Amino acid sequence: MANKIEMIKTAKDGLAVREELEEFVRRGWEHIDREDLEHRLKWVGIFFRKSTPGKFMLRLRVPQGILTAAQMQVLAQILADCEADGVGDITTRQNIQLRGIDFANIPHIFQALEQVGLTSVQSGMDNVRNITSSPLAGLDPDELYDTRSLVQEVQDMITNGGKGNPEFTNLPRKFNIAINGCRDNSTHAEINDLAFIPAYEQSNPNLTFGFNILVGGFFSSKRVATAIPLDAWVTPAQVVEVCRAILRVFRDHGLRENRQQSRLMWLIDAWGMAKFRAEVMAQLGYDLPPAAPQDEMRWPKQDHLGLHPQKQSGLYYAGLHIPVGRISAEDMFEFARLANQYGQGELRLTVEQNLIIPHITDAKIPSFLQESILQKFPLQPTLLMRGLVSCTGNQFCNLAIIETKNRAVDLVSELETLLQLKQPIRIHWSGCPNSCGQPQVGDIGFIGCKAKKNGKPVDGVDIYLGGKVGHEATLGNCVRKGVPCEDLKWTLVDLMIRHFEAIPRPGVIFES
Ligand code: SRM
Ligand code: SF4
Repeated sequence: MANKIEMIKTAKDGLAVREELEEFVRRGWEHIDREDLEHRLKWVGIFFRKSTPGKFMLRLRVPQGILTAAQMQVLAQILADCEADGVGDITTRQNIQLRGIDFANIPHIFQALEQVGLTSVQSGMDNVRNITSSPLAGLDPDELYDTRSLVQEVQDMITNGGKGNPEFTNLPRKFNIAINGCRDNSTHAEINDLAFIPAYEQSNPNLTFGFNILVGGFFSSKRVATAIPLDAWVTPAQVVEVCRAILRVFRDHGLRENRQQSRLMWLIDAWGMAKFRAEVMAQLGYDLPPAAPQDEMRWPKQDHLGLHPQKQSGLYYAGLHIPVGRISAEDMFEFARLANQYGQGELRLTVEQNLIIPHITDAKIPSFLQESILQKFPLQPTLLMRGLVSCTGNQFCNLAIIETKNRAVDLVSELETLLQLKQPIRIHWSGCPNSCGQPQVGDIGFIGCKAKKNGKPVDGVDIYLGGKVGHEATLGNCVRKGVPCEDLKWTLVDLMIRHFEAIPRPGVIFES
């Protein structure tokens, strides 16, 4: 029997609400059909939030996390119009979400987005999510391939240039794509349903650049899986059609009965890789050569914070640390100003929820470094803050079990008063097992749960250790379950001393 979401999609395609928005506004959000309100609006990026009824969240698409200053200003103004309710977030897919949106403003907001070439279409539910890619594309002196136009072409194919594309609006489940042109696996390729990773073709003596393909990576509350090789190699020119072919196979054959078993990996499991590969080739209409024997993502993962030279002589990029990705309208106006004043009107986002301002000339660096916003969003944050990532948590998320973002920042601040570190420790928080904060990629990861303390239910976490990113990335494993959040500080002090060479700060004495 079809599950509830399949029935909703069959009754009316999610994208159909695009044509009904004016009518919905006229009626008022309280009178929108429940299925449209809570589900189908996500096809155009509008998320009903149970914690703030009437104040909606808008999830954009920012392919590869690259924005112009003009686009950032439009987003800032949308948030400013939300007044006290306006809250912005940089997401774990190099994307932006805006909160506090009045439904009545949606038509005006969509017009403003269109004018600067932005869209929120197909950013939620059973669609292809924001495409992640190297945030330093075109800047990185060591990059292998500048992926910018490729990423845009893939997004345009999937969304019909941002207008919406019914061909891919009824997938069995969400679908994540990453395209890496760098050496440091800056996108966490291994946790995507489809990832292109740089690799030179084996048989060609001239070493033609292309990509090996990984498929089936995903996190869910019931299962997590690392992407596995399709054993295929593609040239950059083939990437768009390969994406299209794999999406068609997933759309037409993906399992739809149980939503906990619908991601691409479940189809690969059901068919076996040989059949899946053959179906993709049949859909493509030609065979792809086998994968190149090794990929080129062999560097440790960079976090892109600080000031670094670009491949263009005399130009630098500045990576600003944005604690847990949370930003205000005022911050966003400032980012746009900085990008215009010091750079070339461009900004970039990372999967660590941070921000990059590229193209700063060396002559402008001294005055850039005096900017007061760098106190709030530093180039060199403290070692624990540096690797902190957090999902939305119960402040806004409909599925959350615990609060995350504020808790994450407070805990790190406390730990820094107690411990001295030799190296950054990457801590990733998720407010529930859906794992949006990618807890399995952290050195330490938390997944929110209900725990017990003195016989009473309290907020708690399951603790993960051992996530490795970059070259030969591996997922962390659960080492402790149901630790009450109020006990977390001392649990972490112990973990960091035992596993991460942390030592007590001078004068700090721990009772044993
Ligand atoms: Fe996520 C659902 C937020 C990245 C796995 N995710 C949700 C919802 C939409 C639930 C809801 O309706 O409240 C959350 C919206 C909360 C809100 O108000 O912000 C939500 N997910 C997020 C974001 C904003 C977390 C963040 O703070 O950065 C990320 C938005 C990315 C984007 O820009 O599109 C986000 N979500 C992820 C990731 C990480 C990634 O993509 O690398 C994952 C795990 C990777 C994956 O999907 O394989 C992830 N989110 C989920 C799942 C579990 C999917 C599954 O197959 O079971 C759900 C629940 C679902 O889809 O049923 C979910
Ligand atoms: Fe919400 Fe859970 Fe995702 Fe966090 S991990 S944003 S709490 S669904």
